[in-house]
Amino acid sequence: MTVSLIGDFNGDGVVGVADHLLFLAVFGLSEGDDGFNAEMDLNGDGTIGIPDFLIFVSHFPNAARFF
Ligand SMILES: [Ca+2]
Ligand SMILES: [Ca+2]
Repeated sequence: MTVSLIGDFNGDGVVGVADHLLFLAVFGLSEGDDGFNAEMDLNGDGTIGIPDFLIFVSHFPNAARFF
């Protein structure tokens, strides 16, 4: 059984810069918008925004260096 990793949007097994770029591409979209991806709406409120970004960052292994 595969456990999906939170923040690993491209499914390569690590949370990294590539996932961050994918997140930026959908940032600001809401449910029903073209390109909206429910997997990236990490808190499930129907919009991909700052709260989801904070969740993503908390799973980003290099977050300290990232900022
Ligand atoms: Ca990844
Ligand atoms: Ca959200």
